[in-house]
Amino acid sequence: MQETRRRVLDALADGPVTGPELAERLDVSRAAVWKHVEALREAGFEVEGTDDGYVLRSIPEYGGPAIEYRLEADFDVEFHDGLGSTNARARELAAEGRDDTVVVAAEQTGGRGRLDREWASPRGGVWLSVVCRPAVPPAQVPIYTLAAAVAVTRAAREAGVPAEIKWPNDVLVRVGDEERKLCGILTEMEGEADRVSWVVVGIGVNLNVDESDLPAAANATSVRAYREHAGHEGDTDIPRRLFVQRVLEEFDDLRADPESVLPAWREYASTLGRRVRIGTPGGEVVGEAVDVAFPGTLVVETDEGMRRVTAGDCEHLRPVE
Ligand code: BT5
Repeated sequence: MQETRRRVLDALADGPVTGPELAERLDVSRAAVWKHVEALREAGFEVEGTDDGYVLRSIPEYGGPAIEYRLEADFDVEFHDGLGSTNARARELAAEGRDDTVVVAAEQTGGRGRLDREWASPRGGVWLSVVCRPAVPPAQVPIYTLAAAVAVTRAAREAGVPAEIKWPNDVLVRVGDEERKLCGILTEMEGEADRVSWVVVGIGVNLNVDESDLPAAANATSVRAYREHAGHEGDTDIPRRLFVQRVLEEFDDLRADPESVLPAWREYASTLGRRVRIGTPGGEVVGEAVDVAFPGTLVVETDEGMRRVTAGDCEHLRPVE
């Protein structure tokens, strides 16, 4: 079903195509073609029947098929208008054995951060979770969090926002002498000692969101709010479909080439070269963040020597220069 829908969309993208041509190309009946076209119309695609065949006039701004349309990455998309948490739904799909599937919600009512913290997820933002089943040991899973941060940073920069990464999982932007959070990432997994069964990478981006809809204490901002401050002319909203596609395409490329993740992460890092305080389960680590090592370990020079930190909450101490 998913595969056929994708092929119908590909055929429509190539220009006018008649019902019989589509049926032949997809090796399905003409009635099946008609059903797919009707389903796309119901999903908001404007498909016109002309003398030359079906012509695609417009694509909906958001939705599962809209994200799959011309997506250059091999993911199925499950879209929800409203959902508790995309990570919770993605975990269910992962437990059912799904792979390379993305759960997207227009709005979340029970979005979660790390340690079960609340994650505000109003309409206008990008809330998604990727389910994948890489053949790697659990210890390597942090590289997927870093890859997601790089992917979001690239998409945000393409949208004109000079985003940076704070170790391990925040994408920030500098506003005056403050760093404000644009995106958080929550990676969950299940597996045995030598191999993961599944990984869920949850990505939340404040895209077309008002700052007043974000928690006041969180020092958060959005792509739209930044573009407004920066004086962008015209529409400051970024089409959600295109933004999600860019994040998924970058993430797909990075996971296919894990060696490329750390150099890109270092290039975008705001944490390296800064004094940091990291709250870890084993106590506080304070010092200068000097490097990041595979699969996402922060190397901190402290008064007692080098420390390698694999997880924790990081605070930047030195003011932004
Ligand atoms: C994170 O946690 O940054 C991970 C957030 C992951 C959210 C995505 S959305 C799609 C998927 N589905 C989910 O249910 N979750 C994932 P952490 O580092 O623990 O940061 C949480 C803290 O950020 C909260 O305690 C607030 O202070 C702050 N916060 C809450 N909502 C925010 C928002 N929209 N923007 C910026 N900061 C926020």
